[in-house]
Amino acid sequence: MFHPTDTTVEVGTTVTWRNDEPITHTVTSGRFEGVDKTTGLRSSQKPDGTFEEKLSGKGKTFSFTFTKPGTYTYYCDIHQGMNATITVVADATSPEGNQK
Ligand SMILES: [Cu+2]
Repeated sequence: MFHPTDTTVEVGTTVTWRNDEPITHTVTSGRFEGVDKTTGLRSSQKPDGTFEEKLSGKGKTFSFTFTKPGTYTYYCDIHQGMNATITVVADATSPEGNQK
């Protein structure tokens, strides 16, 4: 499972995922649909190419820096129950209000 499943960060934040299990997971950006309310399993997914990494075992990590505001959905390509969202918000301290 992804913990937390829903996260909010500011633009410019580097997010690191760590695999805490001795099995392979992926961190794949893209859309997922049809998540069952009871089981949490999605029915379909489509990668969008923003990021994609295979974490082949315990202790493997992947980092990605979010440079644009927006809602980023991602999933584990192997496990249908692993679906999550990162919301990237503008940096309030920036003069531009939305860029670093
Ligand atoms: Cu997985």
